[in-house]
Amino acid sequence: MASTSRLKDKVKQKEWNIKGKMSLLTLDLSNKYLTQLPEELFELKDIEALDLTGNRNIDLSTELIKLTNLKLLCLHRCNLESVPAVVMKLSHLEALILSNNNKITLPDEMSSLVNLTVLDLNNCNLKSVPFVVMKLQQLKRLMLGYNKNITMPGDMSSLVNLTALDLQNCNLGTLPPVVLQLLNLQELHLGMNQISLPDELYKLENIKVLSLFACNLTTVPPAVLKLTQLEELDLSWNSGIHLPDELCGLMSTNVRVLKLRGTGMVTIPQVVWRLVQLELLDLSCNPVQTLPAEIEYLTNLKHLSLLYCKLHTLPPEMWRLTQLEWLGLSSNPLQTLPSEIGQLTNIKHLDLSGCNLHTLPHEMGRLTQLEWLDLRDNPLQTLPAEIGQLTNMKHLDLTACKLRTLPPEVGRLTQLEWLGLRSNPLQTLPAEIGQLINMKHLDLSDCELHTLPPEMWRLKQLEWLDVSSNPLKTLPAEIARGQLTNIKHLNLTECKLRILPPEMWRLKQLEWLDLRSNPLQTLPAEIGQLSNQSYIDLSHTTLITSAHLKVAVLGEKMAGKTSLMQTLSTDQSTLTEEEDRTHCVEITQWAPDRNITFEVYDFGGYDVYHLPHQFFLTQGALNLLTVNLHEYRCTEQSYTEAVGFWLDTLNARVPGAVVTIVGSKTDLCSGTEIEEKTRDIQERFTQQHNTWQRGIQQQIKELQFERSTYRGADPEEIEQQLERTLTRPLRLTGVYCVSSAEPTSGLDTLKSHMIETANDTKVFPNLRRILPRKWVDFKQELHDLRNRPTVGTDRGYSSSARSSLRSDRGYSSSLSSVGSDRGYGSLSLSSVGSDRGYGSSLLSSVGSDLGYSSSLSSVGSDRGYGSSLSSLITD
Ligand SMILES: Nc1nc2c(ncn2[C@@H]2O[C@H](COP(=O)(O)OP(=O)(O)OP(=O)(O)O)[C@@H](O)[C@H]2O)c(=O)[nH]1
Ligand SMILES: [Mg+2]
Repeated sequence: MASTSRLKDKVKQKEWNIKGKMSLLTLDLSNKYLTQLPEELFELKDIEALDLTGNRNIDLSTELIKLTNLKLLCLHRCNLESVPAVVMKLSHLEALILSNNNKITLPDEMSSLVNLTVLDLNNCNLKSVPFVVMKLQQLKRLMLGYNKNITMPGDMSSLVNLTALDLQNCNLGTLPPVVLQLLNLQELHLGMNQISLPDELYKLENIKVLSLFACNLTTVPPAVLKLTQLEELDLSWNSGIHLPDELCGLMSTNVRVLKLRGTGMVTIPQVVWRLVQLELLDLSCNPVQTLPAEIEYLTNLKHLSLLYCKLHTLPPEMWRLTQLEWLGLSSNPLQTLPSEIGQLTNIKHLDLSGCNLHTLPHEMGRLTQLEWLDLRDNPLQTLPAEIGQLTNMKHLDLTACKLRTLPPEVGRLTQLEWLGLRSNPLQTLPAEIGQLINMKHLDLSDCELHTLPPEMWRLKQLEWLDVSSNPLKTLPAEIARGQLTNIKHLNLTECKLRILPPEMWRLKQLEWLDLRSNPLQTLPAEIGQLSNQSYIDLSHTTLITSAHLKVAVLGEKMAGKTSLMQTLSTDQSTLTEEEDRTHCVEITQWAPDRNITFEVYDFGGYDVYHLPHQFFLTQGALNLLTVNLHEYRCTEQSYTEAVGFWLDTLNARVPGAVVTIVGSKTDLCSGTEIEEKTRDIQERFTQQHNTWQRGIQQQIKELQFERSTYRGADPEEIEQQLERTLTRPLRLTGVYCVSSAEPTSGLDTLKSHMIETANDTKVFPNLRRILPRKWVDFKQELHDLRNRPTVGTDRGYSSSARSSLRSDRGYSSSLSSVGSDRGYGSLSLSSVGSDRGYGSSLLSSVGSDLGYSSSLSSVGSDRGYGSSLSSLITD
């Protein structure tokens, strides 16, 4: 249940720009390396939007239909090849975002989405519009942008409700004739096409929004001037475009929005100043040096964008545009602002970043409606006290402003939610900062702060705090003793911290903690209480994180296991010789990237090794079941030998085992063969899975029936055990086909899958562990033992260990497993201990004290470095 509430905390109102702006109760699970949906999700019945962006190859459970309020599903960049079956059952769905899935096909069953009004197929590598789209009669908005050379159908008359069509960047030379049939169109997006528009465009008389940015236009196409309903026209990035006088003819009655960004204009054509209805004018990125007095005619202007122009001064008439709510002047070499800016009393959003301002006029204090002020990159050394009058301010960016102090009046900005002070030579902060009780995001990085005011810890809404690169030697205990308990993201990189206050671990909401490059000596024992934290970086501290994952490579003899792992780890085809068989198990390490090390257990496939294998199958491992696709026959017997047997073993030994099936030797198979065989494996797996479930249910029933007469073990306990097995089924994360022979294939995909699975905190929640340096050194010392020839030969391993584990590299392997919780348990640990004078009493006392029989690091992590243990090691 704890995890449900955590997921619940992530549910937020979010603005989706789909049918115009829409605010939906959204759960954002984007980029979480999910392979499956978390179970807790299905309890969040209220959510209206689910964002799964970037979870590649995610498998959507049918339980998704429980979310009956779901209106929007975003599957952007999920590497989908088809629309997941459950999506077709979400008949209440109104918006489906499938953009950036460039292998996707749309099945006919999608026609069941009878309420779908928005379909986003941008950048899906579509060569034509999928047939089923024409059946989605409720569609209002269809996005087909970034599908280069897409051919449009001859007839789209079934889409009677279509009001918006996006064909941006489709490499269109002319407007597809079918578009002219869509008489209800109100929005047409044709940007980034070198398109010539036909005169018939005027037939689309309902067009309100027309986007023609970056279309290489030299003038406004005459047809556009006839669109009498036009409200919004985007002509940005058409360098040197001519604006004819006619622009203010028919159009001027309705046109509210004109975008002329990056059109190379040195002077703005007079016709623009005659468009007196304009509410939004975007002139950014034009090399204009001055603006004429005529700007004052645009009395309806609410939004004026002049970012990245070359304005040294602004005409006094501009300050008469008192309707302005949004003014962007970023990156103009203004140097000063006149006091008249104080007349813009309706302004809410003001961007003055990078304007080379040395001072701000006191009259700024009159802009009391201001909610968003960006002053980044200005050589301001002080702020006027009047800043305290801007009491509606929510977002204030003062990054890189050369500020040495902040006026105490800042404390009056009690609505402030976002404050950026990065890269200012601030040595202290005023105590008044503690009054900003609505603050959520505070960036104090790269200042010169030696201490933080204790009042700061009253910011109880604070979720994101960056104090990195400040010479802070300590953090006050108030950090957690106060009310700063909502913090989710805390960056303490490069802060000269030697210790952390133990109270820090009361920050129960913490999800992201960066402690890089601090001379930390220890971590408080309370570390274990940081239950929510999913990212912690301790690099360049004297502590390190350990992310080791056991990868067990299983499968029949000659399946290609050893060749696969060698090829993966060396990045080039490395096949074994025919006589080069693996004996029992070989253990090696492979670090595919700097964040993770796989401890690879490569099993010998010969039948005689099957029994000892069982000792090595443990929880918390990724099992790669390798199947020789060349030899595989689509028969029950072949399945049982190559797959079924191994899964049965795993299922019995390790409930909830995580398995990836790897079909090997695809170089020896045809494409259809690969397809048929993998399908066969998947189908038989489903049958096997169902048989397990039925079998266990049957056993539970029998047990209940026989309970009264049952002798021997406690039937209730057995029943609970069976139920546990039932609720923790084996997890198949996918079937991947590879060839290790030159030229290799499928290996990159498999590697990415392994890394993604390893990083999936739902699958391997305990992967990342924080180990004090001493632990790591100890492990290393044990590890080094394997290079000593005497170990294991005439001292050490008990005979049982020797007989069951003997292999070419068996002894060393058992050592490397010590301390990393991947291995044999107390047997090898205590024998190593006694060899090296750690004293078996010490190590066995560790085990028995804490009730563990397995390895050291599991003791450490599970117990939060129980002090008795670390003192034992230290001593
Ligand atoms: N053509 C081809 N041959 C392969 C491929 N992978 C492995 N082989 C060959 O198949 C044979 C068995 O490969 P191994 O990698 O040793 O198989 P294994 O699963 O480790 O076998 P055991 O250690 O006996 O369990 C060797 O002769 C390899 O050269 C492949 O992708 N393509
Ligand atoms: Mg082998």
